[in-house]
Amino acid sequence: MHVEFERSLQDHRDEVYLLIRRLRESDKTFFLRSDLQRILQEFCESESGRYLAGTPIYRLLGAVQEAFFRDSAIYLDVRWHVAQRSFWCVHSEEMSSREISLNEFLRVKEQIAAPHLEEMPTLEIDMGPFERGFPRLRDSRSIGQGVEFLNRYLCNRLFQDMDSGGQRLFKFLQLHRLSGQQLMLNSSIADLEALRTALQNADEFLSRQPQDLSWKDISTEMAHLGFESGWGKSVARVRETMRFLSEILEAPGPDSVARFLGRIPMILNIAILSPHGYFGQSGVLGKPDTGGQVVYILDQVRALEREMYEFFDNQGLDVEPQILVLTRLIPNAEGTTCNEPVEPIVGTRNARILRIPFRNQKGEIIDEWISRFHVWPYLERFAMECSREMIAAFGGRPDFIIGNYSDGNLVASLLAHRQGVTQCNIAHALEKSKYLYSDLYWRDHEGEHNFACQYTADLISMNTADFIITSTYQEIAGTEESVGQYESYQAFSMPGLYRVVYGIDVFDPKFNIVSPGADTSVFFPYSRSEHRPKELVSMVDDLIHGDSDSPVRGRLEDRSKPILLAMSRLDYVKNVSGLLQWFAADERLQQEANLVIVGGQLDPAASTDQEEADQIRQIHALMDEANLDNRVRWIPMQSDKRLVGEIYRCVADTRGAFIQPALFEAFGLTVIEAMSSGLPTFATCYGGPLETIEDGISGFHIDPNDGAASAARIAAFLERCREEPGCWDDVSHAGLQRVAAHYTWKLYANRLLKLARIYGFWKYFTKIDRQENRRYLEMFYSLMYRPLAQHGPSQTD
Ligand code: UDP
Ligand code: LCN
Repeated sequence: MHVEFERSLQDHRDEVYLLIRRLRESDKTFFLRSDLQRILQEFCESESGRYLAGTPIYRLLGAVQEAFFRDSAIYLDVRWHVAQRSFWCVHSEEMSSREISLNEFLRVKEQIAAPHLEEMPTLEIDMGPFERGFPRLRDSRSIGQGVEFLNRYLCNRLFQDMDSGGQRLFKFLQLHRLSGQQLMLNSSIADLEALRTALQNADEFLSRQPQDLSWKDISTEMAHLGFESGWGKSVARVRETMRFLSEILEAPGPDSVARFLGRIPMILNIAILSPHGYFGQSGVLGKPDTGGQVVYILDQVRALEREMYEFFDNQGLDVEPQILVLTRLIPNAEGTTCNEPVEPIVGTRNARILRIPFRNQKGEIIDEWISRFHVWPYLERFAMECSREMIAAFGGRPDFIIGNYSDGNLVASLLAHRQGVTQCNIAHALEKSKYLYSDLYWRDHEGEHNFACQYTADLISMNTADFIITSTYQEIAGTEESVGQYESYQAFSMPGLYRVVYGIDVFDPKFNIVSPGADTSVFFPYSRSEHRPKELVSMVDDLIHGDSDSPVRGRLEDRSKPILLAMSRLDYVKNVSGLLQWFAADERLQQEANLVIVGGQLDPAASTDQEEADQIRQIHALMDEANLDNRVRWIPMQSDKRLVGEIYRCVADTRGAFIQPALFEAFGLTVIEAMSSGLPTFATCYGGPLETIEDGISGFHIDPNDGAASAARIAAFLERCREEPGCWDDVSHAGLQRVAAHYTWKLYANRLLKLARIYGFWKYFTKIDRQENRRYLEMFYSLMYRPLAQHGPSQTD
């Protein structure tokens, strides 16, 4: 490859020289892909650059993700394909190129960002050596389907040496207990050979029984044959489960491994960690740091509980699954229930929220809400208290621990390690993708965002997790054009702190895509009029058009126009102020529609969050400047879910659209809520919506960095719908179908529990091999994370 580029570079010396000069002339320190693409494109359209297009050197430059100059050389990070990179240095005077190592690339980058540090030796974090011998996906298209790959691998590994694989499986079944109860096998089956015989005897016995006979009716005979409960509720199901096991012991295949492991009752008690924000069931949404994650977890809990009851029932076990959501107790709860230590979760039989306070070093309780960027000093203590409370509540350790966001994942990692439990991570959103160069210029964020601590916590918990679930593919590995959120942890630098040369590998089979859904009892199609309570419809009408009791701004003069709805927390990244600017600048769009914004509060002084207060001021200023009060209605955040569901539907009644203009959206629950309501949706092309929506079919993508084009696209759609009403219905239907096929909580819960069982087995299987990795991470935690969390970066200098 190198020879090809070198030759191409020599053939086009003059063009490349001129191009590099152009780059130098713009006084940027670092060039992003978008900058380079633009300059390269302009250059190739110019007289001097016209022969460059299509050459190997053009291809190399076109794949550059990042570039910078050092002396007379330009350094390039070339991302050939999803998650595949190489690094190059091109000398602009000698006109020679050389492929360089990742370390060299990062080292030079650090020297540019922090020249005062000169060439100080730095700590390199390298998880690579621990991964040797562990399976790894090869094809980028398989990223996020870890469990399917693992099943194939497990099947080969388990049975490479049939006897030892079978022995391990036998040992696992023999030791398997749930809440102290022995399941599957009893001690009368002494070894693998005995298990084979017992399976044959059992099948012989079962074949003579009525197939719908229940486990209770056969349990005594089965116990004599060596089998305890857990195989199935009826003779037919028990035989089927046993057949899956016999298949594995005879001629193992990945499907039988998956099918059999998917039948073992392993998960009864689940702990879910979500420390930051206001975690409650009402009156919390839209408060600082409190949004989709809370909605996601509450819906997840209900779906998991339903699925677990169904599973245990099918396996013939009469047990009560328990789910605990562990979060922070906030004494000054701002009118929410976040000061209550225990809260049963509505719509479940047994699930509860358990709140545990943050304490300072003296052990005193912290009374106020704390931003997610400042929770780090409290987490270790919080984890210890969680551990005690959890054991008391479950009457033992849980079977499965799920972390949420960086703080919850770190606590989950501490707890799972302490208790030897399977750990699953859910990031929701990794901050690194939201704040450009927040790693390289990490010191500028200390005090406000404390990213050094957060990224260290992320690295630890990503590596300790038994598996990681993501809502989309791009969350892991991005797209051909953009780097994935997890991919950005593969290699990066925080100058003066450490350099990561192998942080996490997106080809690791621990990654699995499991997308969330929307609560269908709340977010259902606008056309189901019989389910829409009249009071809610009139409350929403009042919010949108009336002299509402709550403070609102603006009054829609022309009620006949369709409504464009935007609803989100008022974070900078949500870009609601951006949308207002596009609307203000586009006459045609104003002709076609009114705009309704739901989010935040109207008085900036009432906000405890600086970023939100800034956005509130900006929205007021924009409405003032452009005189938008007769076509824009701004309604403060709405925390009643049912009302929110009705807002989408009332907007659909006007044949309007939902607009999600975020600069970046990790997943975007509002997008699937709107689609579930039958409301055509325009959502950002950066992040999850790129996958949830098929552009032009089940909705549309818009570029938040090109407001004029986005506004024009929305206006054109509304214009077309006015002329051809069927066009609106088509998009509305396609959105509903898309959600029903891919984004439901039923699909989610079923898959997550399957993963928990299979990775639980995998954990048992690889326990010994993982010890070195664990020790390295413990050291990283103690020597890097803990001092950072407690004292800030000065302690690590
Ligand atoms: N939401 C709400 N009221 C509001 C604003 C948002 O109930 O005023 C809900 C919205 O329905 C969705 C969640 O908050 O369920 C936001 O989730 P999303 O994933 O879109 O964004 P996040 O806030 O997590 O970044
Ligand atoms: C956090 C986000 O930023 C959203 O994009 C997600 O939808 C939400 O969490 C739930 O995962």
